[in-house]
Formats: sequence, structure tokens, C-alpha cells
Amino acid sequence: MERTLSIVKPDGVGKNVIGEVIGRFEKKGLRIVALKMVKLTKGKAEGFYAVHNGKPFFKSLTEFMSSGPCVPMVIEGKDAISRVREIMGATDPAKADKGTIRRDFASDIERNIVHGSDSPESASFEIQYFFNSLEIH
Ligand code: 3AN
Repeated sequence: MERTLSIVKPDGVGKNVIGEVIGRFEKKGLRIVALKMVKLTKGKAEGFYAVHNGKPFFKSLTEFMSSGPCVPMVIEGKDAISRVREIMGATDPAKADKGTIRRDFASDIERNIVHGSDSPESASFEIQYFFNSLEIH
């Protein structure tokens, strides 16, 4: 069993597809073991995306991620990290496979509806960034 962090980003909340995104994970047999809705401050968004600090899209990305509420969740299952990323599709929705969340709902590479941890190390950092042990079930 593996755990990963996913987030329905502010554009996904705005497009009213929170349930659709969660449903796609659940239909593949993955289990939601923690869930909340939060509005990040700019500083909290910067901390979350610290690995991207210095990249040209950092300012815009952190402004977008703090522009409205988002829905972080912890997802559990066999190979959860890679399976969530498969279900999300490529970062750039134009390159994402048919039937993926980003292909179906995302408008561009920044406003791409959903986040998913990309390694066990980032999953463990990202899960504790949003949830304490009492909030994960
Ligand atoms: P992913 O979310 O697919 O793992 P990362 O970790 O490379 O992608 O990037 C984190 C986030 O930064 C992406 N979800 C996207 O919102 C944004 N991003 C990545 N690359 C670009 C880019 N070239 N231009 C604008 N935003 C980007």
C-alpha cells in the first residue's frame, strides 16, 4: 500500500469538478483516506511548491494556487503515486492522453485542475504539509 497527496486546484473547484476528480480515483479502486477544503495563503503556496522556486512560472503558479479554495486529499492504494499520475494525465493538457482528468478539464499547463505527488519523498512532504496524523484514516 502506498499513499500520495492529490489536490483539486482552484480551477477544478471553480469548474465544479471536485466530485468528478474524486470519482475517477475511486472508480480505479483507490481510496480517499483524508480530505479537506482550504484556501492557501501566498506564503503557504510558496512553501508547498518550494522545489519550483526560481522557475519562471513560480510567481504565477503560487498566485493561482492561492487565488481560491482547493481540495487536498490523501489517496491510498497499490502504486497510488504512479496510478494517480496516470489518471491525471500529463502536466500540459494538450499532451495528456484521452480519458485523463487534465485532457478532459484543464485549460492550460498552469491551470491544470489537479496535483499529484511525483515520488515517495514528495508524497511524504506534501501529505504532512496539509494533514496531521489525526486527519488521516
Ligand atoms: P505535475 O503537477 O504534472 O507534477 P510539475 O510538478 O512539473 O507538474 O509542476 C508543478 C505545477 O507547476 C504544475 N501542476 C503546473 O501547474 C505548473 N507548471 C509546471 N510547468 C509549467 C510551465 N512550463 N508553465 C506554467 N506552469 C507550469
